Amino acid sequence: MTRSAGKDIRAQAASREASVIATKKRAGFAAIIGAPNAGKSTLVNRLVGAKVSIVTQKVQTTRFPVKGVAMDGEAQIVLVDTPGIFKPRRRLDRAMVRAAHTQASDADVVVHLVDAHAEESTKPGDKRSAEDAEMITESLVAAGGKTILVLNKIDLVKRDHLLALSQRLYETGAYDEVFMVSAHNGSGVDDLKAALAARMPESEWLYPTDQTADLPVRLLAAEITREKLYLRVHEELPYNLTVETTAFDEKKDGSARVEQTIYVERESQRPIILGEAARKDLGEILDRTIHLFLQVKVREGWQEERAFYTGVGLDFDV
Ligand SMILES: Nc1nc2c(ncn2[C@@H]2O[C@H](COP(=O)(O)OP(=O)(O)OP(=O)(O)O)[C@@H](O)[C@H]2O)c(=O)[nH]1
Ligand SMILES: [Mg+2]
Repeated sequence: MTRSAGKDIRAQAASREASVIATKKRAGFAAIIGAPNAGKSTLVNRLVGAKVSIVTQKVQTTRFPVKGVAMDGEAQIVLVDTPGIFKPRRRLDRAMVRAAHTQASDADVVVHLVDAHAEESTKPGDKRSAEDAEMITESLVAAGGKTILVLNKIDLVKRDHLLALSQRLYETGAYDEVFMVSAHNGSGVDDLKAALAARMPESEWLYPTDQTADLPVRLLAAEITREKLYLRVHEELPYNLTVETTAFDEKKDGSARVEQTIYVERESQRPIILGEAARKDLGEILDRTIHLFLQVKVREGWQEERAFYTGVGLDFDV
């Protein structure tokens, strides 16, 4: 054997070994945290390629962690959508923020999603969002700088602003990698997905490959109705309602009969919700014909009932 042939064989074996390593299965959890309205749920849906979490233009849409499963080659990324992190006041707010922190500490990878548009805006809501993002960055510095920073909504901001923002945030020492995406149009999302895949630990896959969501169907159905209501009712009303699926009966023809109760805090809120409920348009996500029966009840103080929290996996004692 000549020297060069030996070298060739060694090189071939090395490359075979590399490809074996490259095709080893990986799986893990990537928690997406950020200020309310940063686009976390939109990003999770985009990475998964299906709607697993509800999205609205209002803050505090996501109330409890929602998982979505994405595949990238041999890597399975379980994305954990979390409620926005802000300065909580009510018990429900505190439980939501607590859940976001818990998911971040349990995950293999943490992504801090920042609304790059809010960072340059002077609108009160956007300023609050920028302040919340800053508070999160500070807490991440203390955590040791292993977080991925993702600037979102780049479809709305100029490049100069983006570069300055990413530099300013990177210099805090909170992050070890920066991505710029539009969860809305998908720009930059594939690069982020590949980076998440590369950070997944070697592991058997955690979910069957055809599964994208893991919310029980009753809870998913309640979330869809809550989304529709959030999109249409205003001011404090969205934060004062909750939806419960009381029956979900599969029919022989593949359709389902779904009964839900929408709870509001006060009698004065009932007529508004009743009007919206009449529009009934569930079904699109559940991908089947839905016969929906809604009722609206007043349940003063539902936010102080333990059962509501345990039902969606939130801590009551916060
Ligand atoms: N233009 C633009 N809008 C976006 C983008 N990503 C999200 N949005 C919008 O931002 C709003 C908030 O999106 P969500 O995904 O609900 O945000 P979130 O971070 O999950 O919000 P919470 O659950 O309330 O914490 C929605 O109106 C989205 O359509 C983006 O990349 N570009
Ligand atoms: Mg959300």
